[in-house]
Amino acid sequence: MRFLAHSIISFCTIFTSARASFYDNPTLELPPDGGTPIDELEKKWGTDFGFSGISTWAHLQHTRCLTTPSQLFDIGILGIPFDTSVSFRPGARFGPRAIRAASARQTSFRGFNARAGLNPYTSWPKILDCGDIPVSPFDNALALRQMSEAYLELLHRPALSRDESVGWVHPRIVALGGDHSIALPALRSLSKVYGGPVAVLHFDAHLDTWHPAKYPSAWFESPGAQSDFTHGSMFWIASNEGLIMNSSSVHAGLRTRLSGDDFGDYEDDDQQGFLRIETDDIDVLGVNGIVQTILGRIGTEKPVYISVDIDVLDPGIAPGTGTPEPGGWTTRELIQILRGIEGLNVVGADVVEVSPGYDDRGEGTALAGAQVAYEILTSIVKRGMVDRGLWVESEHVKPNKLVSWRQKAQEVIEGIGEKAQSVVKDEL
Ligand SMILES: [Mn+2]
Repeated sequence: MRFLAHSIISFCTIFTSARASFYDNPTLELPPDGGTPIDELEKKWGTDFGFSGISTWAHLQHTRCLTTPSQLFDIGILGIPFDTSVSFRPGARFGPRAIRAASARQTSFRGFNARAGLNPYTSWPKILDCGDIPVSPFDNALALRQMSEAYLELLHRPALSRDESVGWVHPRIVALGGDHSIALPALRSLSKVYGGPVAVLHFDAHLDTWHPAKYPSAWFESPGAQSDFTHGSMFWIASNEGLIMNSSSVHAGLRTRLSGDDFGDYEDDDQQGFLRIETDDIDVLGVNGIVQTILGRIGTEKPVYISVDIDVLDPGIAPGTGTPEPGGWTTRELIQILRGIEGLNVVGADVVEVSPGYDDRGEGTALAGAQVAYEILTSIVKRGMVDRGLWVESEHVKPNKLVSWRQKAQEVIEGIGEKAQSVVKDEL
């Protein structure tokens, strides 16, 4: 017995001394006197997990672009934490930080967009988190001036990968709102830099082309008063200033109530030259029909500003917003539409009205906002690749692509009885 115990102990000693243990102290050595080489530091410490690091957009480099003109870039993520022109729930000033936090699982090392076939964060452009515009919460006239000057300051700089032959002269800015009124300073700046109006593709439950007098306005001298500047009237102002291409612009996802007793709001909207795609149209047209309608209206050459009010989504999915309207699109539908229109010539974009105080505990609205911005970024990068001749279609085909649901359904139909066939066919 004693012999046996001794043997076991000896065996264990031999076994443990033959293998390095988790509990051994690692050999710690001082870094070299001249310092650790940068590439080694980068290799060891240059990547983040989703939960580590300071909360910048997708863990990208943060530069306060407004005060760092020496740092050129191609695409800038710009927070605009302004929310003092809302008609219902305030709180979108916290949108930029919520959307940034929700982008945490977007990293350069796992950023490949399988729907599009590329990783926007490792591709050709320099994408920076440009930080926020510090906007006054006390004075909307001042705020509008600050937002316009800041946007123009960044937009007018030369892009890092400037190439006039492919129309890439100025950086693209993807703005994180903020309430929807931030689209006005963006459009003023774009129109100035691009020398004319741009097309607007506007995803929203609401029109946002409302005449300021469509709000309770007896106390204000409208139009022309500071109170005209609201998150429901900024496109009316922009249209009146000639910033929006009349007859090349689109609303998508509408389901708003209208003023008064008739379709007068639509008539005002017609004069501003928007095509209206309503939320319910997706059931008739399908995603592809919506995509075709948008592309048919805007084409792929006109400069276009994409403005996404997160309230285009159903509030069951995205409750954290200023003016929720039941019955909206799903995130999956919106993503598919955005992927379908990736050929547009996008010169600027925003994701607005994310109001985290009203979000669900899983932060679903901010997450949807981050996904929308990721899809738009992907499209801007992809269009740039196509224009530069860098896109080789065969290199971006998804392997083992599943057959479409329609094909699947057809297979099911072929495998079942005649009666069942007619029912399912009707549903298809
Ligand atoms: Mn809106």
